[in-house]
Amino acid sequence: MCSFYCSWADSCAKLFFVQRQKEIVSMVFPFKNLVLEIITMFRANVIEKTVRQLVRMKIVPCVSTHRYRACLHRTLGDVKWMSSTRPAPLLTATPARALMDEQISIKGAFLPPHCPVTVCARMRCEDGDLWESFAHFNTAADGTVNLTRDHSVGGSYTGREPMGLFWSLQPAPGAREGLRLRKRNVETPYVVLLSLLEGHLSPSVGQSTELAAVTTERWYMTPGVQRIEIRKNGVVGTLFLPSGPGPFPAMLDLWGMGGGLVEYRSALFATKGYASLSLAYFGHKDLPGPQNRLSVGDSYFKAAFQLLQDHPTVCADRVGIIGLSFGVYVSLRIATRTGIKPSCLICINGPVGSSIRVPDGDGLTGSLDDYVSLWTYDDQGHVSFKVVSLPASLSPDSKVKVEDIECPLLYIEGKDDLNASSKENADVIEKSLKAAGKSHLFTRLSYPGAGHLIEPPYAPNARMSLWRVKPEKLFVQWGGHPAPHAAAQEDSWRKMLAFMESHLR
Ligand SMILES: *[C@@H]1O[C@H](CO)[C@@H](O)[C@H](O)[C@H]1NC(C)=O
Ligand SMILES: CC(=O)N[C@H]1CO[C@H](CO)[C@@H](O)[C@@H]1O
Repeated sequence: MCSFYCSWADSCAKLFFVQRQKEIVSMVFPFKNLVLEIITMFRANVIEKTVRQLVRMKIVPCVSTHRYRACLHRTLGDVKWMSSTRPAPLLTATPARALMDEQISIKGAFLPPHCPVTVCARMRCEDGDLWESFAHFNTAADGTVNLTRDHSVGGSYTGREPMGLFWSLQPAPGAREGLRLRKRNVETPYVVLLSLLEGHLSPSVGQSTELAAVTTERWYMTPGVQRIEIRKNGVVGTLFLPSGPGPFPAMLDLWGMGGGLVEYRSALFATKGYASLSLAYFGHKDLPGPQNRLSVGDSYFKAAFQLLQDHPTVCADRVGIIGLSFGVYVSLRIATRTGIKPSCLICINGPVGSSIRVPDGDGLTGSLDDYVSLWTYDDQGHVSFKVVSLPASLSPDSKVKVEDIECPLLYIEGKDDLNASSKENADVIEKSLKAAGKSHLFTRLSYPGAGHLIEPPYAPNARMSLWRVKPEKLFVQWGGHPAPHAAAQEDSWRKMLAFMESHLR
């Protein structure tokens, strides 16, 4: 019985030991060795506090403290990688508090040269599920490991991938099926616990000796960004404003038929100096009509765009629209059917028409289930909407007149998109604009190996996820392979921001 508690109490002890040590060493570097001695004397007292902290983060189970204290003395004695001549191993992650699209530099030091180590990342999402990733390295001759410099030789990813531990996060073994990592409350960060383990191992299998650990916070917004809930003129959304007086260029931010209100991309745009309105149009309790029906149409989208344009801190003539999936179709409709003139359009993996009728005014239309006959399934019963979104399947009167577009349009296409026929739809846009003599307005980015859900960088891809539980449990295929999908997110994000910079500033 003792061995279970020992193993994690041991980890906690070392974790705390190393974190404290890091803090103090950085303050009084010249007296490093002396400080290390003192910390050793105090470590028993501080373990209790650390364990309580970890229990709060739900990383370790909660037990009474006397049990681990009892076996602690035995285990602390034989930490072989902490020799008395070399400072204890140290793991750092800088910056400790970063934006989601910022690279974090992760380094291990004071390790023996040419030794196998594992660096592991763990975090809880808002629903309480545990996500983890790990990578195997061999330490350099100077006893360091540097994730920006070194190749992973095994684990959740391989090769030199500075942010690999973040984009390769997966639900821990035994987790619920079909999870997709999405941040709901953008006012709190993801807290990721990074740890350095001895040897090349898979952290969830068997025992591991934790040599050092550190936590890092990953945010979608900086402290100056304002988050404002909008329920006005029927519009349901969340507006993010950059810090400062403005006026700001702005984006209207539309997601797909997954519905609800998705805020994290807008929050991130605001950190780059854009006012951004995340708009709900389907599957939200504050919208009229039942949640499985599209109950708003062109007049709603027009009202939302104008609300953004009329905001006192927004430059009315510098407003763009971004859409993913069905949001692409909505963006194209706004630009061609409502009299609105956006300054630019960013379309990620979506169609030029729809099999669901969108009302010209407002009013109830079909639900997704009316089109079940067009869904296709793979051998495992996962739904694909590829056929539904083929240009030939789209109802002819739903298709937008692409040739009427008057602003620059960036189309981002994942070549392994299993949800929508993005290639075919991008072809239609490209051809129509060319025929209208407007090729100069069109830019296309195609990413082999990338799936449907091209999101801000370093977020892990869900190749498949649970879509709904009623009336029957259904999983949707999105496509995308981890490394090329991550590369696509990183590259397209950079180019998207550059596109916005040149057409909205
Ligand atoms: C880690 O590697 C990167 C890329 O080679 C380098 O720029 C950085 O200075 C290294 N950090 C340390 C502490 O060696
Ligand atoms: C083009 C498109 O949006 N296709 C489908 C992608 O998957 C969702 C499920 O979340 C469907 O509702 C879309 O129709």
